[in-house]
Amino acid sequence: MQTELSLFADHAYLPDGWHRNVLLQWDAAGTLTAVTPGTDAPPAGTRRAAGPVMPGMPNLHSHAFQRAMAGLTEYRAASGANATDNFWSWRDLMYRFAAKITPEGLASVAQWLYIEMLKAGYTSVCEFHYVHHTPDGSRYTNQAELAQRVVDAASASGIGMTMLPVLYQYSGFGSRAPREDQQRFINTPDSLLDLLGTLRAARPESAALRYGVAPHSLRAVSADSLRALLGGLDATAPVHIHIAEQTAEVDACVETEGARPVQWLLDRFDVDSRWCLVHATHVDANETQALAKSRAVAGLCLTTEANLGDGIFPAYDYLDAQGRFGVGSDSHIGVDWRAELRLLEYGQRLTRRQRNVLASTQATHVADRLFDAALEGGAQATGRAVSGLQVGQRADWLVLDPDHSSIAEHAPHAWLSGVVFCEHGETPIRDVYAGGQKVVDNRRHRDEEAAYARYRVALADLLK
Ligand code: NGQ
Ligand code: ZN
Repeated sequence: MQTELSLFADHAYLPDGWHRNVLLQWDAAGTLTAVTPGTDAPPAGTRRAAGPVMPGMPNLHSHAFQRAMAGLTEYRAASGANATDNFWSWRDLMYRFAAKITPEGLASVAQWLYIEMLKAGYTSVCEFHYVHHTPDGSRYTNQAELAQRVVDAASASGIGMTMLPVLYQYSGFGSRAPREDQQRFINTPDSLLDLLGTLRAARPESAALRYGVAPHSLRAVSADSLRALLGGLDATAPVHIHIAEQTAEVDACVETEGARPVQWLLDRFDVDSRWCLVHATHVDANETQALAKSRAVAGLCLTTEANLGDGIFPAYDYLDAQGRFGVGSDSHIGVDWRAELRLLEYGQRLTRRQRNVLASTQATHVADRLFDAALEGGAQATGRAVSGLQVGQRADWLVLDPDHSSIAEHAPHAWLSGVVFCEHGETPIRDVYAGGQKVVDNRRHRDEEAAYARYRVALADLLK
């Protein structure tokens, strides 16, 4: 049956660029066992990819339930002559929505979302999961009920997952008591580790599933609770945290803690390659250099950051300092890594009035440089072996439609540019493999009709 675990590609994007006649082979566990360019005669019976093959992208930041509110907060909610909506007024609306999530609803929303991710070419997701309890804050009979629903949605869809149960303890700097509308999120380090233990026992780690933790933000934990949380984990487990997304939180951190958030964290904790600092939008020049040096990943979520009015991350300086990053769809206002990479570059073009800002002398094509970096940084943030078409990595890849107008007639060196920058018609991503399984075939996920029907039922229920 070996031929079922192999695929021949006329062109495949390997770590050092496009290669011809590549034979991909993997094992029953979904791990690549051989990647052989220049295979002139593939074994008889080997299937052929329908177009160029490239790695799937990890999505390093997701709050699955927020998918169901996409498009529903784009109106002015603040009243009065000088009224302005902002991140914090959006958050109030989001909390009202979070209060209505049920286990069944979350399962349906998450499964549809993960199908959308796969269709868009995301083959892994880091789920920053913080709705843990019933609406009044009491525990479900199974304390890991909601997290387990999300893990199950991922495995049903085929996407690889890093599940990051969130520690949310306080409502603001200085260990302020949680708000009424945060009760569903609240844990202590011990209760969160206990929840993680329950979840891990029910759904053990595998090649498709890894666990880590997410202290929500410096607003939501203290130095002591963060230390207690990290002390209860194995030393390699991924740690993700929201940081410095809004200037108001930077100001509050300076006021109560005497330092800016990124600096505060770097000064007190061993921030290294297991860490992902989500957003990190507001970093000064020193923090930009120090974050780059730490080898942590900056988790950039460009479409959400634009949607919420966060600000612009200093991407040019950070990449120039060899900083690592990956991309995430976060609130899911869009689910498309191509849009995240495009907006990363466009933010720099618009503020600098230049072009091809994030290219370098070694990597002259912006899309190639950003794709390679987001793949590597995203894989690092997942803590899973998902960094592209190499032996030992997960068999996750995308097959491009060779007739799509973004790449047709173009030479291979221009393909990634077309995929990232062209916005014409349907996606150029035709097929998607995750863990060696073809989960998307000709732009259709194997379960999409049924999952979409369930999503609509859940959404109708949430909007009642
Ligand atoms: C979240 N989302 O946890 O869903 C946050 C908003 C907060 C983003 N930061 C809540 N995009 O930061 O307090
Ligand atoms: Zn977030």
